[in-house]
Amino acid sequence: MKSYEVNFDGLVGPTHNYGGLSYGNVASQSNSQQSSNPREAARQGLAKMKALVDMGFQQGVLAPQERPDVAALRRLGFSGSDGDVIQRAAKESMPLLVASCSASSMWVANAATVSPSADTADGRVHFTAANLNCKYHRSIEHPTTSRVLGAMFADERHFAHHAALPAVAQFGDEGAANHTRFCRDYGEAGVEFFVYGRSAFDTRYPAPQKYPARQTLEASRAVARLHGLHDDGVVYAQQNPAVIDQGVFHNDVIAVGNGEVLFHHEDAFLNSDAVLAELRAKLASKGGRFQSIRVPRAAVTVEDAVRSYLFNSQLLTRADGSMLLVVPEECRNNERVWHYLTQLTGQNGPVAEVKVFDLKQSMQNGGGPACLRLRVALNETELAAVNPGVIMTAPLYDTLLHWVDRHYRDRMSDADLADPQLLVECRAALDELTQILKLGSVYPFQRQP
Ligand code: SUG
Repeated sequence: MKSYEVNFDGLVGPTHNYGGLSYGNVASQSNSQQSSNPREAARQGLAKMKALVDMGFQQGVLAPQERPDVAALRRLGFSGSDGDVIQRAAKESMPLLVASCSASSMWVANAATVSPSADTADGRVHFTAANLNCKYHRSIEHPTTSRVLGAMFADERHFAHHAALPAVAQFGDEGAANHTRFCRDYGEAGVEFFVYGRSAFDTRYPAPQKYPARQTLEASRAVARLHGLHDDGVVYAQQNPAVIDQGVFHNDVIAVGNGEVLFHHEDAFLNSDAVLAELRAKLASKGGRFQSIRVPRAAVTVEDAVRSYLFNSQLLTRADGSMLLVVPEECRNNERVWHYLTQLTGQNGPVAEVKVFDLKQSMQNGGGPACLRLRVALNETELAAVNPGVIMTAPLYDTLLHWVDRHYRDRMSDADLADPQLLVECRAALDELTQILKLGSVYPFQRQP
């Protein structure tokens, strides 16, 4: 049976703004308080989805969340009508309003960890929503994420959903941003690669000094257990704490894998040689030939990687087996990175072509091409069981573009976030979106009695 990797991209929500909310994420910190353009952001994301469809890739779309999150503000003690809640939060604590307005659910690589059916004990595709509990503004995503994923992958014969892990730092889980899968073919059993930043329960593991390590070993192990993965198909690796301290807040800022290939910086992991050897041996036991493309710091420094998001690229297998690397415009603007990429594609190696996308609106918050997509490997039967409303097509692209142009503002500042009318606009937009994507009532405002 034929199998595919389907990329589900997060649709940027109408409140996209630069809140400076993510300590340890260099772009989020340095663009704090700049004015954003939600309409442009959504259009940039849609353009990438459409380009991939046009190139023949399977592509889906993941809906944004309800923001401002009035229910979250109520839990923090703001009361009155919905409009009162927003105005009181704006007056008393603007940072809390900004956090409850973040469109951060666009970075769906953090929505969940996904294990394909070929790897799991019960032969179903497993999803665990990420608790994202390192940052308040992201910790409020998972209940709606679970409902949206449930509406997209509803058929229990093929899809199993797990609630987010306990919402404490010891089980900090950032989803697929710290998870990669290697395989010979998407439909065959593969090796799932979990990268963690620290151990919560074992003090022998080193930890970063400056910035938080968002993912724990204990969280990664729990996800592997929930998904029913066998030890012979799992490799755990610790991220190099020194690179977390340089702004590598997720492993997908310094490494990306696809098929049998891992494209990574030489400083990405602790005990790199042992990690690569284990990946090679375990993939060989599944019939695959592991290949590492190790980028030396002499060619690209960690700082270059963080600035350009070279590794936050999408490594995609084309119909002829060659690979395409989808990178953000920032890679072309960095001389060393662009030079490296030019050499890489000229080598007759696995990466045959590089395609550049303008994702500046998302990039300024630390979200590149890979952050914007959740990969789900599916066989033909499973793909046919996905809610067809979320599969990207040329007509759906046109509909969504039109929807964005009608509902999104082209500028978002603190004054916009404090405007109770924004909530009314967002709810109208999302209500229409659930009809376009055939999701049913997934948002809190649609579920109130
Ligand atoms: O969690 N930025 C996100 C970026 C997530 C990128 N995802 C991956 N690497 N997979 C984060 O730090 C910034 C929001 C703000 O500052 O307004 C933010 O949440």
